[in-house]
Amino acid sequence: MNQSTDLPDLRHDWTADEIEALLTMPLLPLVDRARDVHRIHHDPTRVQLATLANIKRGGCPEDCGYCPQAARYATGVKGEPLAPVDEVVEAAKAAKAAGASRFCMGAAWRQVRDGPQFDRVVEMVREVDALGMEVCVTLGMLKPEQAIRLREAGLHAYNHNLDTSREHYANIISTRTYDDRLHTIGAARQAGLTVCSGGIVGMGETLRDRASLLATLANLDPHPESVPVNQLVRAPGTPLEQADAIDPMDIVRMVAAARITMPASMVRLAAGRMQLPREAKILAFQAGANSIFYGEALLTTPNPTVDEDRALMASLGLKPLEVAPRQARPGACATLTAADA
Ligand code: SAM
Ligand code: DTB
Ligand code: SF4
Repeated sequence: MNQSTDLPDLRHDWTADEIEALLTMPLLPLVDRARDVHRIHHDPTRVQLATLANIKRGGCPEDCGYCPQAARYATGVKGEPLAPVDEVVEAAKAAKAAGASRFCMGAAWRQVRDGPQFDRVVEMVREVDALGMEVCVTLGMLKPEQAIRLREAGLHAYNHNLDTSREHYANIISTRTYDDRLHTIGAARQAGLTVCSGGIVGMGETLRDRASLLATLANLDPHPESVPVNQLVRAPGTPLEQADAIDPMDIVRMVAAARITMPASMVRLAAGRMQLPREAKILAFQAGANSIFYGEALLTTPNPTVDEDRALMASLGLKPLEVAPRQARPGACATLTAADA
């Protein structure tokens, strides 16, 4: 037990065996167990609404086998230059007006390069932070000095997904390594940013790969403050276009295992909700998902509409999580609600 918070200590010594045992539990006891953990650490009536903006679309030099923005695959996504600051700030204002508390800007870059484009992203961060939203960016690989600049501009979180297990990784991406990813996560952490890191389910991985991915995430100390659980969006033209469909309950199981192993983190039901039946979404919330991407587009593919999500949340008795007060960030902010603010 942690003496200062009266909450159970967080573990950082999970084995893939233990997590595989969670993933193979009967579904209802697994959901119950995850729900119990969830209620200790979070207000179960609150869901974080995070809106995505694609600030630099397509034309990416990397070979990530799932990605519609990789230039080398004929996916129909046209490369565009970096968006102007005003356009992005307008999108953030609209997201805030629609109820989002977090704004995540994604760029189809291999890595951040110093220069006018990065200066522009830093300005976007400054202006979106000034709106009082939690700001997250995902820009590819990042060096420590660049992470510090982003932090100084008001960035809250850096998203960099591990995507899959170390073992399966080379089947999906060859243009950067698993250790490159861990270094970028380390640079963000060192700069005082919170970390958003998760993965994708449905890329031909085994149950062991899923357990191994979660073990790597859960053994980061501290845990990533947010953990996106993406279902592969099978994009035409990508090598994974024909990947086998997964059982929707596999997403529920991943959410539950993420919740149990990383109790204080936000677990985001991320890409793939268009393919997820309503009942699976409901069970995922029951199993501890407490964040969603909100707004009708992800980066290049569709997401449920704001009206659909509002109706779903209202029918379940879920309300949007308010943005945490700045002085409470980073870290425990994610568990605060309006009542705490
Ligand atoms: N280019 C940067 C990078 O890769 O780090 C940032 C943007 S990239 C699109 C961010 C993440 O989106 C990827 O790491 C992956 O987890 C997720 N993603 C991309 N395409 C996806 C797809 N088709 N289905 C599910 N998730 C996807
Ligand atoms: C994350 O884990 N998923 C988001 C966000 N972080 C950047 C991206 C999902 C992309 C889905 C495919 C697309 O729309 O291009
Ligand atoms: Fe590029 Fe990111 Fe897509 Fe990989 S996931 S191809 S790095 S945009």
